[in-house]
Amino acid sequence: MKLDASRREFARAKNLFPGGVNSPVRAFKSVGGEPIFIARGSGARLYDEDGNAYLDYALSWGPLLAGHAHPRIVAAVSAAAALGTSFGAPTARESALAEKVRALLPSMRRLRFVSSGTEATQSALRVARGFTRRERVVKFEGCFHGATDALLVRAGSGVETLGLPDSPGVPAALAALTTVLPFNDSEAVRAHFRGPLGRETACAIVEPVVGNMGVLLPRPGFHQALREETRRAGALLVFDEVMTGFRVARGGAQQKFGIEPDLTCLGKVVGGGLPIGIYGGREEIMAQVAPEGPVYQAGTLSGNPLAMAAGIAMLDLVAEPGFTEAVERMTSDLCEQLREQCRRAKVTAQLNQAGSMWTCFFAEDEVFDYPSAKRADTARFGRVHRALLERGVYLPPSQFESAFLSSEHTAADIEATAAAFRAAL
Ligand code: HOZ
Repeated sequence: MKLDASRREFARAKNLFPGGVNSPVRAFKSVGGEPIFIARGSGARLYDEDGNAYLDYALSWGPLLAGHAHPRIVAAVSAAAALGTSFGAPTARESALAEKVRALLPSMRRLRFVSSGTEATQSALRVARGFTRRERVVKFEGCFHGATDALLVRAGSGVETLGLPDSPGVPAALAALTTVLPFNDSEAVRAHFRGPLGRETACAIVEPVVGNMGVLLPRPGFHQALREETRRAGALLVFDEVMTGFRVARGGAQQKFGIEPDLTCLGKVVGGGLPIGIYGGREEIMAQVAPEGPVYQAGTLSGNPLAMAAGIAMLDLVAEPGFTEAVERMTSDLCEQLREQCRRAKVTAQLNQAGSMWTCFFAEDEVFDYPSAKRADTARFGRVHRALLERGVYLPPSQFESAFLSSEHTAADIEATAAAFRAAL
């Protein structure tokens, strides 16, 4: 496999960017080898600078539910670009997209557009603290909510991939206001919210299905306990649905598990691949946000017309009957075929799936929290990752990230992937 152009580009990038990348997990550090430089994407496929093609299961870390360069999204963005790329002033498109979001996630009564998932979670925390007049926040071990200071504590994603338990640069005084609880542990939730710190806690933020430790599913009753205990303690429940939104179900994890959070954060899919984030929720909470209330949050590119146009096209696809279900079915087929290949090769693996999110952990036992995810054989994951790349299959370059599927992956793609997996194993 020829990778000369990627190697050349990586050498060039290392001179310009820390580690040669603009986001840490892209560096392929935990799977070995060097990052592949992408020239273009089309449907379910990525093409690198050397002209190699890959079936893509990273999908830009989740946004591309409709695959690369979907014609309806490309047409919407091109038409919007011709009319101007940013105004820093209100547009009708913002309301059009907000109405579509609210139709799918009715708990988001009022919302605000920002430019990334990180900005959404950071803003949601500020609003929760402003609304409750409390400072402590609860997060769960291994959950990652973007690179926001208060939440870079025992976080997953690149932080876990690179083995950095906490990040230098985050003030200790701020990190001290973050309580980290084990995911899927209702007893720990109860103990916290009924203990002395419960009444000081502004909110609990959670990935309702974790994507940033690989995919971890909530155990029955976990979200119900979290909902009950936060309410009882006067704290808010914030669902970070940046990954799960429109993937775990059309209406996100909140629809799937029947939980109404106080605030929700969205990103990724909702922008059809363009930079976007949203936070929103109950009216009286969102009424705290300036200029209606005193909690300040602002952004020049918030509600950017290109992101709005892409988001509208994307959510129109999501709203089509059968769209989400078809991607989920295809994901189940893929996971089943990969399980079968593991059985045949006598390799023990756990295939975790929620909607169109999935992860293959090379682990002996069920993977449902941070310690069980950490027991996975990351060295084997790295070897399989490299072997798959050589066979034209591109997985996220980390055990601790979700893989995804798009509407453009076909049954033939799934079979080709299973065959590549068999050879890789
Ligand atoms: N940490 C991001 C996904 N969980 C990856 C962002 C990126 O490298 O693009």
